Amino acid sequence: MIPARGYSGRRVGVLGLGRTGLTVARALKAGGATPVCWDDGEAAREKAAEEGFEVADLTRDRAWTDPDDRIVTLITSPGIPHLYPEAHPAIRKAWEHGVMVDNDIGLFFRSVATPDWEEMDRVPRVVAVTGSNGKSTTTALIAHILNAAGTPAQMGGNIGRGVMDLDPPEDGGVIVLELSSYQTDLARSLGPDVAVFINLSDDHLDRHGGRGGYFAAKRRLFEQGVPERSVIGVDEAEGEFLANLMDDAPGAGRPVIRVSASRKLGQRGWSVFARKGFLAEWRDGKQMASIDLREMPALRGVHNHQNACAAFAACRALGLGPRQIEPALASFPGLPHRLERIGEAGGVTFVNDSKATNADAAGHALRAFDRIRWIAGGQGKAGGIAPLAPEFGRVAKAYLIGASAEEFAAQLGEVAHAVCGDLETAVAMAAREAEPGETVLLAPAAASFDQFASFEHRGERFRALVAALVSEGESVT
Ligand code: UMA
Repeated sequence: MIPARGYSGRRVGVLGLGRTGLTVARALKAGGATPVCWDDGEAAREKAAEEGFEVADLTRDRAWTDPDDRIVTLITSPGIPHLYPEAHPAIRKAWEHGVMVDNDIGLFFRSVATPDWEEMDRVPRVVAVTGSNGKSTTTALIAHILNAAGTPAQMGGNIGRGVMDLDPPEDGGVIVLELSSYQTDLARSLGPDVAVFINLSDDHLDRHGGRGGYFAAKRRLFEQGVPERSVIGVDEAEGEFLANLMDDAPGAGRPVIRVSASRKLGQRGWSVFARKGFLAEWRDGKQMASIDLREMPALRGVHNHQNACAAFAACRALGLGPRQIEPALASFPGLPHRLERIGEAGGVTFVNDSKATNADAAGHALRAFDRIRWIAGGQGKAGGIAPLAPEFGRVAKAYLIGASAEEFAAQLGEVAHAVCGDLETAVAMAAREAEPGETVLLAPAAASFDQFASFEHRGERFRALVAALVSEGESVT
């Protein structure tokens, strides 16, 4: 754990007591502060109280008005809206009482560097990764490459481990953070050494008042953080704009490494791009490296080539050589719930891409296979699966689940589909109807929360259903 710095002897509000809030409360306590905790859920409050934390209703004025016991800062969790669609009442109270609102990422950047760092031979560094899709894979890939090259690396943030739960970094160590727009939007301090922006597509628009607000949240990592080096995907206009903005940012002479998975870069500056399955690095008009990604098992599909380029660039920015990076790309095991091959029966492959919670991510999954039995649906996002129409030719049949099933059915039109309701029915029907050579793909293009606790929970359930099918030896032809 990283003890929170700057609050010793002070009272600090903690809003939300999930993975983020509890790790924040522990870190505050370790730093000598008194966390004052609140969560709208009773079970979460009880858990915090059992751990010995003070619980107070931060949505009421009286929690904020004691002049001798003033709460000086409110640290809020990423899933709690601070602006759109509506600010949480406890955040409103903090504003009313003139109390600074921050999150665990701001607290992390104010706490991670300690006087011990002066004694170290190589000061620890922080890499922060943001983007709409591929953040977790890129984060895990960077950490994997660094560890394989002998640089101690840990990862945290949106990938699942609260940042304050990380271990204080050792001499020469690197912390790789996956940061969501919820996290970059609110953090009062942002200071990564290397910042990575992979791509941008519509997601979480309700939380940011539209795409402009969503992009504004992400670009804070660069404008506020002023990283020494920026790795920026330029396949969308927002990335081009951001790279242009950062070109003459203070710091290193050439602060931006441009990344693309759709076109050749390399005429000027420093760039890493993928074409026809090959990654290429160019610097000042000269090719510095070329890596064949085609046979790398966990880096299948153009979107993974984009992740590989971003991770390669981040590791180059940290000083690793192409020869150190190439074998680590090949040995990357991949992440659960991302295009994860989980079983095969009767010539049918089962693939778990439960992490595909929006249409853009599901599109990447659809493009990775040819004849697909597609399990989709859940808590749909604006526009549903309409943007995926160009990929519908790959779908032998769709099996629709969750709240968005009827909407997705209407958008599929002539494409064969069945409204199955739940995952159990969908898996059984898809497995029964699939033919050898086909892929049963869970790529929901929707959030999981209507039927599951999380996308991980949905993926685990799919895995269990497939395991039961495969072990029963059920005929899938
Ligand atoms: N809560 C309230 N009031 C509300 C909303 C929530 O009290 O109005 C409480 C809930 O009762 C619960 C707690 O807040 O007890 C949950 O807080 P949270 O939703 O912020 O979740 P955490 O468990 O803290 O997990 C968060 C991230 N969750 C979200 O951003 C929604 C996790 O990302 C992250 O891994 C974790 O911090 C550690 O950093 C998950 C996620 O879904 C994977 N991220 C989104 C995404 O990837 O699309 C952004």
